[in-house]
Order: sequence, then C-alpha cells, then structure tokens
Amino acid sequence: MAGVIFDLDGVLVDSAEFHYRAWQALADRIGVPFDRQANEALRGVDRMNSLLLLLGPHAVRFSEAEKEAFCAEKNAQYVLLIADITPAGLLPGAGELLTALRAAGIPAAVASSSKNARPVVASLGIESLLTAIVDGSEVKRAKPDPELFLLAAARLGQAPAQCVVVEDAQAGVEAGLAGGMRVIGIGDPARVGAAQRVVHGTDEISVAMIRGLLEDGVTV
Ligand code: B16
Ligand code: MG
Repeated sequence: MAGVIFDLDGVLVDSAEFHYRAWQALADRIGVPFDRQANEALRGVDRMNSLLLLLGPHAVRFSEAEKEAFCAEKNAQYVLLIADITPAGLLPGAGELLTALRAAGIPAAVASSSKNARPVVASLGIESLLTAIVDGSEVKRAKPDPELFLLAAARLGQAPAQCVVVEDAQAGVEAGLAGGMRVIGIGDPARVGAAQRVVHGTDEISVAMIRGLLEDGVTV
C-alpha cells in the first residue's frame, strides 16, 4: 500500500510566484519593505501568518481589522493572477508523474495550505488524476502542524507511514515528518534539507523513487 501527497504551490504549479507578486503589491502600497528574498519565508505559510511575517516589526502599527483587510486585498490580487492558469502551468514533470502514479495504482492527493487550491487544481486539469484534495479551509492548524497531511492520508485510505509527501516549503517538510510520513523536498536544501530526499524539481521524482522511500521506511 502506498500514497503520494503533493503540496500544490511550488510543487505542481508555480503559483508561488503569483503569491509573491500579490504580497509585493500590498507591501508597496502600505510602505513596508519586502522583496523576493523575504518572500521565501512565506512559502507554505497560511495567509494571516504570511502577512505577519511580511509586516514583521511593523505589525504593531495595524489593527486586527486592518490586517484582515490586508489579507482580503492580497487575496483579491492573487485571485486575479491565478485566473489565467491553464494545464500549461503545470511544472515540468508534474503531469507525467501523476499519470505514472495512476498507472501504477498509487493514489495521489493534493494537500495545500491555500484556500484557493480547488480552483487552481481545476484550472490545471488534473482533478481526474487525484483521489483527494485537502485545502487550507478544512483544517484548524496550519503547516508545520501535520493536520492537513493526516487528513489527506485518511482520504487516500493509507496509513501515514505508507505516504510520501512532496513539498517545497520548510513548514511543509516539517509537517510531513511530524505526521510520520516520508518526505521529498524540492529546491534549496537550506529550506527542505530535513526531508529524506531532496530534488531540484518534480521532474526528478519517479514511481521507483517513491517505492524506494517507502521500502526504506519499513526497514528503518
Ligand atoms: P491562500 P501550498 C500555500 O500553498 C502557499 O505556499 C503560501 O504561499 C500561501 O500563503 C498559502 O498557501 C495560503 O494560500 O492565501 O491562497 O489561502 O504551498 O501549501 O500549496
Ligand atoms: Mg508549496
């Protein structure tokens, strides 16, 4: 038995870039310093916690109502940006891997912190290759808490130890490990180095790599 749980932003689609642009527009408007490097800390982090990271020491200048309004403003901009996503927006190797998993009889899920995950998945045209989708509106505790991934494993009908999580964010890698899953990290080892395997991109992941990781899990 096996299952694969994919993070969405930065793993199947580069919507991380759209999140960045939407946060940058907000930061510029309210006069808070922000750049691509600062944005790295927001990967995989839910909306309000992302805002708090963006504001940093400036957070005390704004009321709770203003912070809610900032989140709504950022999301409105993000929703505009993702309206143009099509199947061509799938990251290299993502569609091929989902198809190979389906052929191998290994169920796949998307587990994303994003409350916009379902429309993004629909725009990518991958719904028929997924057994389950879990989004940020369905859990109380954000990554690095494992709640999102544990719910995804349950929907796949798999024990956590039989699931591989694919993540591009430090908070997501931590969440997968905390849930007792094997984790493949995508990108900079400084960010995802705690994972059992680190690759440059989704196109380096194969069904054989996933099976090998789960076999390691049995013998550890
Ligand atoms: P939303 P993931 C995460 O998605 C993003 O990486 C993160 O940058 C974003 O703030 C978070 O979703 C919340 O997204 O504002 O659309 O609810 O990487 O978990 O797929
Ligand atoms: Mg991500």
